[in-house]
Amino acid sequence: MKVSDIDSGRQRGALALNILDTLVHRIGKDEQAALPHDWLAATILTVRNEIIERWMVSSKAAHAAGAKRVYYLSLEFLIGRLLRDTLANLQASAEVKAALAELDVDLTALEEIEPDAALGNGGLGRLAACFMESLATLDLPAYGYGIRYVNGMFRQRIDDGWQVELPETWLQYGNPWEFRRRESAYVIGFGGEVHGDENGAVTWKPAEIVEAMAVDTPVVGWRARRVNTLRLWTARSLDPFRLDAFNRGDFQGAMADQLRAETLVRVLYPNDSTAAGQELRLRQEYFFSSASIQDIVRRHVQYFGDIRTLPDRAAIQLNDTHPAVSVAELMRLLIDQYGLDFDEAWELTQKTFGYTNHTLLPEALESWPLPLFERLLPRHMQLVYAINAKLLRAARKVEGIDDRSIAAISLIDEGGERRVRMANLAFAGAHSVNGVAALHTGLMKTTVFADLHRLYPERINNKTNGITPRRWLQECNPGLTALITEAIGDRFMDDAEALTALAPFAGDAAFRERFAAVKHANKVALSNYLRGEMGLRLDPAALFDVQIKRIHEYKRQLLNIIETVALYDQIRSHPERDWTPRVKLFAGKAASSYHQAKLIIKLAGDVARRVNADPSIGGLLKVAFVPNYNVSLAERMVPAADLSEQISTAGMEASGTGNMKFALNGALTIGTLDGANVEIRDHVGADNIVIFGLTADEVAAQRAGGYDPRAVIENSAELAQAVNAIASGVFSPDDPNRYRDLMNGLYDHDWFMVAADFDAYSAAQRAVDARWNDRDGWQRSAILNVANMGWFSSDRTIGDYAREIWGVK
Ligand code: 4GP
Repeated sequence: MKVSDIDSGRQRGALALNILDTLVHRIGKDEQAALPHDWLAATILTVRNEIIERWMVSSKAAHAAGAKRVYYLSLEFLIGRLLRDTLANLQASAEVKAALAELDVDLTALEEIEPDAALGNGGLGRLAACFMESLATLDLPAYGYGIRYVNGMFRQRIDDGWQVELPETWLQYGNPWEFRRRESAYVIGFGGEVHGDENGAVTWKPAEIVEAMAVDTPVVGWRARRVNTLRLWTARSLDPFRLDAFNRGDFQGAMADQLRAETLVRVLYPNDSTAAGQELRLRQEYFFSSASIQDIVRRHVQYFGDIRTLPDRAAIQLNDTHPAVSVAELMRLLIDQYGLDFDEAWELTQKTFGYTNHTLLPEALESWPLPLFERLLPRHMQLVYAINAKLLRAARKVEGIDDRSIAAISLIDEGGERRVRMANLAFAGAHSVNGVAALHTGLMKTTVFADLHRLYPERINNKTNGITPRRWLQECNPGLTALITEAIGDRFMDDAEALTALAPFAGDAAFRERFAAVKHANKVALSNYLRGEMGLRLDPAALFDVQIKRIHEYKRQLLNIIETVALYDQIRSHPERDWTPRVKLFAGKAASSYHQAKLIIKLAGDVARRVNADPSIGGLLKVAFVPNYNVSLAERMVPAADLSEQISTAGMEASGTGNMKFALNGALTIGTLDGANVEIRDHVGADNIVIFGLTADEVAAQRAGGYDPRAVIENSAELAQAVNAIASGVFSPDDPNRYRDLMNGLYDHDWFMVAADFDAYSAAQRAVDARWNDRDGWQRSAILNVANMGWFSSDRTIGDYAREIWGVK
């Protein structure tokens, strides 16, 4: 039966008939029976056909040219939904919309039910997704390598104000984007023993093996210039079902190996507060590193024959330390499989790898208990010792490197329980080590990597982060995109820095009105959405003040909440003043074992409940915590924000990328001189951003010089009142002591300098109020933000990596 036979005589174009054909023959449903997810799958599969051919062209061209490839290894790819993005990059949105309309299906509705691929946690994972898109846009042959988690980042539900974590079941309806490559499979070993023979050849006999199988997703660049591959590994047992055990009646034992294999790819970030969780995490890291390195080496040898030319044809970027064990894995393959000697293998390894550091937080610098590492990866442990010996011998020869420096450079942390330091391994094994914003890169040189930097002063370099303007302007903010295009044409779509042509329009009153109207429309849309989702009623005319990001003490949601409480007090005490109506929106997830962060979520909810129900403030202040922050929610909230909260303790946020998304969409930033905020200020101009608080140097000095938060709090009436109100249970009458310890912590140590920055922050917020009342001035600044944010495109960032780290054109 042909689809045209099913067609009931209506006018339908070729694309509509294609989609219908896919629905019938691939999904097995007809128009009457199809549910929305069936239409979604049929649409994706149809669009995918278009992509596959370009995909093949892209990879054939790369082979033919013998091009050097970029390999981006990352435990996280926070890609979100793909349909809207892919259609936009194919320039096919209108066509597909029209075709679906002929079938009485609404494209936007389909886009909205696509599950969010939350294979990441936060900034590092979203950066990897932006980079994949920019690599394809810049026509660079690249693969992303990661894990195909069955349940990605957890889904957050808020029950009575508390975060509850639920599994994210994004694969519930299958995943029509992906291709399972059963033939691309590698054996991954764990544990066991290592034997050396008299010729020095080493064999590792793992005690346990699993198989990694590739699952590929095509990544389409802007205007479909190129299609690259995101290759995610899934795990299976080599012997998934043991019939002998089953026949003995041991039904569970019969499938135990398969279960163990599946556990590897079950979740992102297993809770590592238990030893089993820690071990699982290291297993995941090795699993995906080994599969990726084996795949890269296999491809290289297949196309180019000689393993010694690997660095000429492959640039492998380690996204943070999670894939750092790749350094030892490549060494193992080069030595044990290809018979290279240690020194040659080491040289090739260093030339092939680059390493990006994303945080200086000590708890995020991975290290593994030595006994665990040795038990799981005995051959790699030997290689780590050998690398360490070479490293430390080299260090001893450098003037000024004393025992303390040696201890800091060593791949093994000897202070207390011995541990393998993954950041040092990555640093030692790479020719390039980069930070993600200028300030952060500078701090890398003077803090965590000071000694390694002394040893290798050329290695550390900066690559300030970026975001893809396709997703974070064109797709999430079509209203603004249309307005910009009308004003300056569409060149900015191919070169984001062409947005500077918008700057003169900041002085055009009529344009400012239209710009304000777009923002207003976005705020109305968000308000409607939040009313539907959580029954929240917002006034779109109010200032939308937004802080959305992971919940972490250094990001200081607490500073924002305490200031909200102080503002609430002020409004009640001085109702006669001309207050700016504000909506304070929070969203973000707390790591499952991070109790303090979970308490902060609860506090935001408690404050919201109290403030929103108080008629005496006349609706001047509204507060909400929006559940389940993810990429799709960000795409709704970013275009609707007036004010972007980027208020981390200076020196602690490596870069931030949310800060870039907001500014590109015309929000003003209130922020500290931290991470990329510094560079945003340099680009948009100090008059168009609100900077407050201690600098990174001042934070360090205060911490070193006996900072006394108690004195600070007692000196600030506004702060003391707010802190005491929270501590005494004003916002938690059901449990008056709920926040006592949280607030006492501020008096006692306040590591994140909430008290130290409070008065400056509060004053900055009142300055924001004043700016808001100058409508023209506000719009002017907002337009100048948009006009000057083009530099923060991830195309620029990837161009810098390509030239300065990877050596690819
Ligand atoms: C994040 C940093 O916290 C953030 O400042 C930066 O913008 C982002 O990486 C991308 O470079 N780090 C992580 C992490 O997400 O897990 O360490």
